[in-house]
Amino acid sequence: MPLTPERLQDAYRQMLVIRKFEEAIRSLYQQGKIRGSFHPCVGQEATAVGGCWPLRKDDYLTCTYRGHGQAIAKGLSVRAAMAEMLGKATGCSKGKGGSMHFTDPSVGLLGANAIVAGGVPHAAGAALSSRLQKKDNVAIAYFGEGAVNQGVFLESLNLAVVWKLPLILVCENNLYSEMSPSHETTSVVETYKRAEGFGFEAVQIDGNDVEVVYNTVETVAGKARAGGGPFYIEAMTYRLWGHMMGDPEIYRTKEEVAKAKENEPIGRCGKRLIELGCSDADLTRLDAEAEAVIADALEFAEASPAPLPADALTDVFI
Ligand SMILES: Cc1ncc(C[n+]2csc(CCOP(=O)(O)OP(=O)(O)O)c2C)c(N)n1
Repeated sequence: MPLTPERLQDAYRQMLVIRKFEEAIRSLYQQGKIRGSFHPCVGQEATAVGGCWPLRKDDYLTCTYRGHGQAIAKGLSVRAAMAEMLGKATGCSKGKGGSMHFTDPSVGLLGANAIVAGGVPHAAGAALSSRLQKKDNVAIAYFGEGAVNQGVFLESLNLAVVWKLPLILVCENNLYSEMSPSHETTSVVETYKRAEGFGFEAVQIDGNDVEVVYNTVETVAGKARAGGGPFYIEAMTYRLWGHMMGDPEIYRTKEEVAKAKENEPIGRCGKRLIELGCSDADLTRLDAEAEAVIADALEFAEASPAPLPADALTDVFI
């Protein structure tokens, strides 16, 4: 189903929910209510919504520590995500995982992963399981361009092609790996060319255009379901906030970030909706609806209990 103008309004609101989720987390972090680290996806909301929305609930997803947006776009309850951030028992990982370990098998979210490239072999494994069981589920893995130099990434690409897996790899190329510009660490910075070298059908797209991302993933997901996988998508985007809370951001200029803001996905989607006939009042309403989702999730999470000490080892593999 294509992104109709009505559905594009939903996508706009969903991107706003993700943006506001990150803003709320930053505020909680500054109040000392969040333990552990937090890697915001502000500026990268279009890859999350455009990539996850064409998929089915029972398709598989793996993401990185920067995956709040993808988890929510795939169907993770915002309440459960917020509660997880606050370490509450009602969180999606019962408050024991935090930001970097969002998980919800009921929506296909196999897990976020703190290890760079760690989710790629997991998604490949899920895609293999789908094929071996003669199911038509696909698996999507998100990662940053820094992941492409990891050994396990290259091993996964190789076998994905050999085994023709129903796998969709989405590289969110935001130009920096932590504090290192990609061109200082990577021999071929256009990562889709590497994937082509492994035999992938690979494209580079505008990752800040939610319609482009959606249409691309919808097309390749259909092909992958029919046995035509795997596929590689390099989505060009930009991380508007620091790598993590406390990042002094000395590796890029304020001018560069200001320029990137002109191209950020939510503003662009808003302009597109106006072109399609929406009014400013429509956009304000969508914003208020997104705000209400976050207010509800915050209230729920703040009121939720902490995990019990007696449950410390429940669900934990040791
Ligand atoms: C195997 C491994 N090595 C190093 C790290 C430390 N580390 C955390 S994030 C990161 C940068 C990854 O950059 P990229 O893959 O481009 O993703 P982005 O953070 O830009 O989303 C590094 C090196 C890690 N988590 N895992």
